[in-house]
Amino acid sequence: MVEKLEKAVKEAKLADPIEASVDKATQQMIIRSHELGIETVFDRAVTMKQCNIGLQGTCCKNCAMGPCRLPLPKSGIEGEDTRKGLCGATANTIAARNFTRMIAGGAAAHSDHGRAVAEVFYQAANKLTDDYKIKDPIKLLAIAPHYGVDTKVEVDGKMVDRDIDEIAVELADVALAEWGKSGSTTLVPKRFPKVRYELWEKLGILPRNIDREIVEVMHRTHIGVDQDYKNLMKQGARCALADLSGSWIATDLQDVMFGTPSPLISEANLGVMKKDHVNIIVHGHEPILSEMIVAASQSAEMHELAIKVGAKGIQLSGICCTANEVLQRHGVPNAGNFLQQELAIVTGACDAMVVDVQCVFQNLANVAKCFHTKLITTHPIAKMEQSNVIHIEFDEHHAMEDALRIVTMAVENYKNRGAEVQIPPYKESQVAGFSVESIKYHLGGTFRGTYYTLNDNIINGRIRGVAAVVGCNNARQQHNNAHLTVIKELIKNDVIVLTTGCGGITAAMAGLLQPDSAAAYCGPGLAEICEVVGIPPVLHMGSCVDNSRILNAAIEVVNAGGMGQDLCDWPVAGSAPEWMSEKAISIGQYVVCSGIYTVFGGTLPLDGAPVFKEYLNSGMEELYGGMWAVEADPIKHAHMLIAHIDKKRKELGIDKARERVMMDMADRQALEG
Ligand code: SF4
Ligand code: MSK
Repeated sequence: MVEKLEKAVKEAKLADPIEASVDKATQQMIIRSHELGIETVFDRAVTMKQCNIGLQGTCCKNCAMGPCRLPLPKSGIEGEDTRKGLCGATANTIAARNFTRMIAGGAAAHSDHGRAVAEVFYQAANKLTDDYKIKDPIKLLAIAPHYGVDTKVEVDGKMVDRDIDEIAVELADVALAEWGKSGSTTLVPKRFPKVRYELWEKLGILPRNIDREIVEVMHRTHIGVDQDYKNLMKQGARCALADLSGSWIATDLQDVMFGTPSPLISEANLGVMKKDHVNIIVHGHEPILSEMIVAASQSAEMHELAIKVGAKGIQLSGICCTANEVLQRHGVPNAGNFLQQELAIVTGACDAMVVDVQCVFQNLANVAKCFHTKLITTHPIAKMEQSNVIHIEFDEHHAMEDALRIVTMAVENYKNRGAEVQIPPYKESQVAGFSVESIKYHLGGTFRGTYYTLNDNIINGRIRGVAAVVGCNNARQQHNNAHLTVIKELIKNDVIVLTTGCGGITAAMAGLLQPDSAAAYCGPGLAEICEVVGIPPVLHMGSCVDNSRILNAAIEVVNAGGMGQDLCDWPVAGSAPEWMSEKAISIGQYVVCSGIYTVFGGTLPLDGAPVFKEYLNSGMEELYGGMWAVEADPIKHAHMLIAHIDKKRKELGIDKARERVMMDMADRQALEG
């Protein structure tokens, strides 16, 4: 059987499961998809070759005189680079326009998510819906001053607490205005250290409002407008900060409405699905509907219905960042990350997959056709053309009603399952739900309420530095391999890792979000901290928009003292080892502009424009103190991050402390002797 399949794999040009993924559940389901004759992304990655010129970043199709393709000659460029498109656009202009458009795409996705959340918050604050309420008034009070909303009011010469509902209404107005206001700049950059804010102000990259910066990228990249790669990247910076503004608002208001995450126990991987339960999977990014689905699927009414149809209950799980949202706040397990979405249906046990926006494969519809799975789109901006897809348009005014309808549909579909259900027996437990507030509690102490203890441990060298390892999977790379290799190498070298997105799910699937993993994988300093504090060495901080939490934590470190005046001063670095989406580029750009060294895995579309590529490295560093770098080899990638961390330790004069901690066993024995 195995030989037969191997032969079929070679002849039919199907994906080799071992080459495709390091994850056992994924490998098993790829084999299963081949047995059933179902094609997945892993197979398409074998048969569809990438366009080399597109990969190099120098294909322009911004007008109908093109596409103009400017590959880099194999021998390289000697002398003047004379390559140009019909309009005369140089390789630098084309690569910069493409790159900036990717930033705009990512910023649009993140910030539109933020807008949707702000709109629901407005409805909740103004009591125009019964389904959404303010769940976390403490967070509301904490964020209000950042939006210029007073939490106290003067009554009879005394300052008294303002009514919470009144604060919420004012906050909703201010937040929504961020997308279209005029005459000022967005509020999020003001949360950064003063020197960083002033630098952005001096460079002219403070976003005027969120929508405007995205629109301006589209204008400037139209034929015949901005033809200076440095000027294009300046707008790319402003647009990326607009992305951060929208993302940060999303995180803030989601926390206020749905609760600020704190550590909880859950599980991850396809093995979380249960054969004898109704399996519902939520997938996408926005938690607005999925919050309601969590409540509906936990209701007594739906449980009884599930029992009535012969199931033992309802198992809700998630894929991609909708998964991370409901994981962080409710402990709903992750069924998988980006590349596993089709495989969740291949189990034959998925009674309904409910999708919202972003990272949803259209091929889900074709896979669902082979099973009983109901594939339900819910967002007016994200429908599918295939006829087997059901569209239930979600509306915040009847959110719970929509959620109950969807869960009922899933439960009633349980009886339609085929005989051949195969759920891979692989899952890992995880501790997730780390927010800026909960890290403060764990590492800073309740009373002190600062990040000083974390800083102290960085200064004394037990923790060498902090790395954010975030982002997607990419079918052009072995699924999960780069993420896990980079993370393991970092924690082995005492670098604590913060994660979001599919990277967080990857780490969970490999058991790296368990506190016990510290003893197995970490260097002695980090292992000691994790053991004392009781945290895993990799802290999962949420979804793609929650990269705002990571930057917020980095700001807290600076504010706590001893780490310089700005984000570029202390030992912190960013990484996206398996990136694929435009959102990753936008995130990378705002992280670099925040002064943080950032390494991407795989490739970046820059190789066809070496001058522009160099500008993203040294040019950006000169301006912002952070830079883009790319390294496909995950071990080298990790060591680039570590080298940067060590460079910053040296600049801060704390490298000596680190040397003391790096004593090996022989040194310690010598000391003890
Ligand atoms: Fe070609 Fe210029 Fe048109 Fe791009 S904008 S397709 S480089 S003519
Ligand atoms: S879901 S953007 S694949 S992280 Fe946020 Fe995962 Fe990347 Fe989508």
